[in-house]
Amino acid sequence: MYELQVEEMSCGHCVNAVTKAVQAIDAQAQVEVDLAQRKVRVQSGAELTRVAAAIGDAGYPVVSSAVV
Ligand SMILES: [Cu+2]
Repeated sequence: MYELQVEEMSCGHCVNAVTKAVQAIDAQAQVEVDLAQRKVRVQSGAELTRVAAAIGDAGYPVVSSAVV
């Protein structure tokens, strides 16, 4: 499980965009977004660096990320 701190997520559209960005590199990925905490939890077989890059490329800056 990965936990990422992600900026500039403000609404359901952002949640969708982040979820789709991760699922574009791993269709099986499970993505959970906590808007209030600006946290994204990801269960995926893809590497954390790839997951973080996908979210960043979608326009949402990843401040920190960790394997939890
Ligand atoms: Cu939004």
